[in-house]
Amino acid sequence: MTDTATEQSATAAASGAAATEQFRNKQRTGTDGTDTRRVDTLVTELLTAAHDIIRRHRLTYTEYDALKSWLIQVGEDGEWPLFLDVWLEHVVEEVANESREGSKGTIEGPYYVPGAPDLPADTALPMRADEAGTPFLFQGHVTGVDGTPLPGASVEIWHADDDGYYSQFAPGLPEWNLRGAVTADGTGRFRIRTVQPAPYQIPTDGSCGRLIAAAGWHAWRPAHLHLKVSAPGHRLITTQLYFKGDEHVADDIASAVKPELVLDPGPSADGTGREVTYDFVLDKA
Ligand code: MBD
Ligand code: FE
Repeated sequence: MTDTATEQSATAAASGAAATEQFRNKQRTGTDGTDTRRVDTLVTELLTAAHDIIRRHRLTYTEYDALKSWLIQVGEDGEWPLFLDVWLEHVVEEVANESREGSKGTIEGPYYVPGAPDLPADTALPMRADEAGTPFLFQGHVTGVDGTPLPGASVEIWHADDDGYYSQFAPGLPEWNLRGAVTADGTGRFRIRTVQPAPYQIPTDGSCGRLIAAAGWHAWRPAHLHLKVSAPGHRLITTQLYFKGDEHVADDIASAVKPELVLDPGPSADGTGREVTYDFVLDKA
């Protein structure tokens, strides 16, 4: 624990507000979804599924009011990005990436911020002088599916600190702490020094936390690195990497772990921490 101030003052509502603001700034390319027939189909089927659940379980007015009040509070807490990315995004990702031949993707989650500092191929992520956590060297190559190296590929990386907090979503952290946009070298190679992230706990003081408690679930995601890897002429991949031995790898609240995404780092060559090699394979655009 390095930053007791962060831990004491981090609130669900503040991180929710920041995630909501980030999402509003984000533009996905494509249609704006005004195809009336598709909206009709999707919303009608969603509502029909809800009607069916109400009938089958004989939902009471007390439960209906509890649902209504919870939904209102999710918005007030700014936790729609968190709720959607934890409980729905994994299926959207499954559909979006089903035709990929290269590396596996997984969900982006609510804490990506574009515009992280540009870093060279052999680099350290921005971190505090006394950044806590096991030193971790993450290295590898970016290639196409045919094995061709992709010189100058971009490896954007962001992750939580040793207390499980993300910069820009918890108070007291430097703006770009543990975030960077690394450019691979002429052979597609990257070598990134950072610290191992801690597992992430869904805030217990917000609406998502209340749902988790009410349903008797656990609130944890396994420790993970987030990545966006891209190169000209290739499909950008958004993914995460996990750590073998983490108890939540087999039981992620966000259902975003795939066996191919679990790292097994060894001791680092310099004896100070751990290191692992992981190669990214990008599909053609
Ligand atoms: C996270 O760190 C995350 O990656 C996701 C998907 C949801 C909540 C917190
Ligand atoms: Fe995350």
